[in-house]
Amino acid sequence: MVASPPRPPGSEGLPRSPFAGRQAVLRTPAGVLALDRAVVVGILNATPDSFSDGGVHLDPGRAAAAAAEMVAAGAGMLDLGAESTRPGATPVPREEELRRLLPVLRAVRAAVRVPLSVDTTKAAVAEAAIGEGADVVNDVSAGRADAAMLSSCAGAGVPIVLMHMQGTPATMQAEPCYGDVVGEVACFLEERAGAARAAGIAAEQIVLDPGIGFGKTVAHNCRLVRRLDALVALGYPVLVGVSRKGFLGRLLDGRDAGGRLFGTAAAVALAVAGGAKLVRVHDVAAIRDVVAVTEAVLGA
Ligand code: HH2
Repeated sequence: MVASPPRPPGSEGLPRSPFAGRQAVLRTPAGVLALDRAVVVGILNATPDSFSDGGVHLDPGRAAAAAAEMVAAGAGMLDLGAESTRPGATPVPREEELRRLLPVLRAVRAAVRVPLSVDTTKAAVAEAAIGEGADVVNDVSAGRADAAMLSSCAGAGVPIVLMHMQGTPATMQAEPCYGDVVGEVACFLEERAGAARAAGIAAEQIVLDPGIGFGKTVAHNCRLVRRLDALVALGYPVLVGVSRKGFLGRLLDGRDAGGRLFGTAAAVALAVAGGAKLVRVHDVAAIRDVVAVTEAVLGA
């Protein structure tokens, strides 16, 4: 165990571990999502330019079919995004994000019953998505990009994923720099959880995410997966997104995104062993098996 990070301003008086001694669940409009076993979250990007599935799910019919397939393969939740956050990506205007997202969201909502999260940093997009059946907000800026995001989620009563990122997608891989990556990410996430709670989001509705690949070197990403326990110790469920990411390609002699499944599997197994309760992935069927075997071994 590392020493706990110093408490950030504003979080004094809040218990460090809201889940201590309790079974974690997320309460969503689609129902209660139990986190006693790690949940496989399937990725559906309604974007032309996502690094791995760009262009594939822009069409609502194809997206709905892919969603149904992912749920049949074991996804407990799906994450829909309409703005790529890959390194170097430029921001998408709100109208364009909504134009891409809403038809896909409506089709996916009609096709599956599992909770749907919307991957956005804009409160207006989150609100529109919740109005069309989204159940969870996944904000890679952790509520920093839009001052209205945390209060919107509090008002809607939906869970929120708060992710760490150093810099912005346009610049984040230029020169990632930390003194102590695990301590700094933990401190940041604890501060953002405090901000979310201060805005009225229930502690039980907050999920934390180290933001693998968001302003991090290969060594930083590996260290965060290795020391996930330090983030789990903050007391909130942790989501990890390693799927097909660039650091795996760099560890595997420059392999492209399509060749990173086994690398993804290794990183997911270690993340689950470290306490991850949600894993965000493209390859649901394969990763469901990885999670099942990892959890069986952990429980043996
Ligand atoms: N990674 C990506 C996007 N959203 N959200 C969370 N909470 N955690 C992540 O690790 C995460 C995320 C990037 O992956 P992807 O959606 O596949 O690509 P793109 O951003 O190019 O659409």
